[in-house]
Amino acid sequence: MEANNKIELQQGDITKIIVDAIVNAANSSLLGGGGVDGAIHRAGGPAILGECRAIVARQGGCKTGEAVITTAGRMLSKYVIHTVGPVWNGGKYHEDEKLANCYRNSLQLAIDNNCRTIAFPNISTGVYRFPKDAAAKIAVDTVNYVLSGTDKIEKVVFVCFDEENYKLYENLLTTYRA
Ligand code: AR6
Repeated sequence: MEANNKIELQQGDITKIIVDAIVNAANSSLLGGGGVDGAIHRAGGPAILGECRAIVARQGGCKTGEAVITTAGRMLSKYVIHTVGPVWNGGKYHEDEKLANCYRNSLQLAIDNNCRTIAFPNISTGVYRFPKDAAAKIAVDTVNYVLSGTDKIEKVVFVCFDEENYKLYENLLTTYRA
């Protein structure tokens, strides 16, 4: 199957999606926060934080662009992949590259854990203020690039919470398929 036919777009709450792995836009402490991170911990329950604490004890958190995996707790998906997006600082601090690393490393971790379906939120586009249009392009380009080099992933769902992101992704994916 063509890489871009494996990409789906949905608008809504990522905690309600059923896939092998849901990606969380976390922070480097891995100890929870607001936005999608708060929603995932609330929906999945304390087992997620328990595993995050064990990871912190082992490796001391998660660097920007990197990813770690835990249970999804009570959610219907199997795993949560926590990745740390860059804080937008004007674009001169390798923010693009760091955001691409989030998508790349999350997909690799999914593959390493035999996950065939994965859902991404719009990493860094909330509290971390990454411009939504640039972030969407990086997300779609990076996911397409990884999918074109592997047959291990069957489906990638971009889950947009807000209308603005949904429209941006819709346009980008239409262009890709044209
Ligand atoms: N489902 C899907 N997307 C959501 C949901 C949800 N339930 N809730 C919010 N979003 P943000 P960041 C969207 O701020 O910018 C946290 O406190 C939201 O509309 O969650 O990467 C962490 O602990 C936006 O488009 O993450 C970090 O400290 C996108 O998710 C920090 O925020 C990301 O917004 C990370 O900031």
